[in-house]
Amino acid sequence: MRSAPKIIVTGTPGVGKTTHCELLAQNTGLRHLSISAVVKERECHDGWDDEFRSWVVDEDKLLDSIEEEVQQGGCIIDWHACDLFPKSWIDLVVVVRCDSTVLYDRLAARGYSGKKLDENMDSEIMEVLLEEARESYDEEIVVELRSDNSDDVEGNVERIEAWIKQWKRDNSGADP
Ligand code: DAT
Repeated sequence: MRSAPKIIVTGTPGVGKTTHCELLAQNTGLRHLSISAVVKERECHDGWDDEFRSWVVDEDKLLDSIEEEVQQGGCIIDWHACDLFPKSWIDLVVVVRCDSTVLYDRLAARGYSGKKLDENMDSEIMEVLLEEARESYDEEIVVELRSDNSDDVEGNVERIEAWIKQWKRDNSGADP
């Protein structure tokens, strides 16, 4: 029996996924599963892309590597893509969004520049992750949340905590 839900927090780099996941994990006891850490530590990649300064993810290896722990439930997947995860793996998709001026400053502060900065800015402005989430999952499990300031984070986390509590009430005694 699965006693806690499986959540993905997605969005363009810099929107605040990690910030949300860390606070949620702290408040709820759910596990924060940072895919960027998994890719690096478990070597689920085909090498380093110099231009984008990021790992080229081996999605099959990644999915094999995390399947068991995800299926146990009680985890919050933190990743800037969501369409690779099978529908059956996910109970709630949170798409974190951010004002583009705010995002630009965060990415620049992180050292992003050139093509990497431009492509991430375009991705946020064009709502690429929101579209990907809506195409990959049932509409009713996709939630878009704004993350421009720290009040937003607190409000969003409270909202997700309330959703988790409701999921637990609805699924007490449910099969995985
Ligand atoms: P991501 O995991 O989506 O790449 P992050 O959580 O690492 O993003 O946040 C990027 C930076 O922006 C980090 O310095 C924390 C800050 N930040 C994120 N969300 C914020 C918010 N709602 N208000 C203020 N700062 C925020």
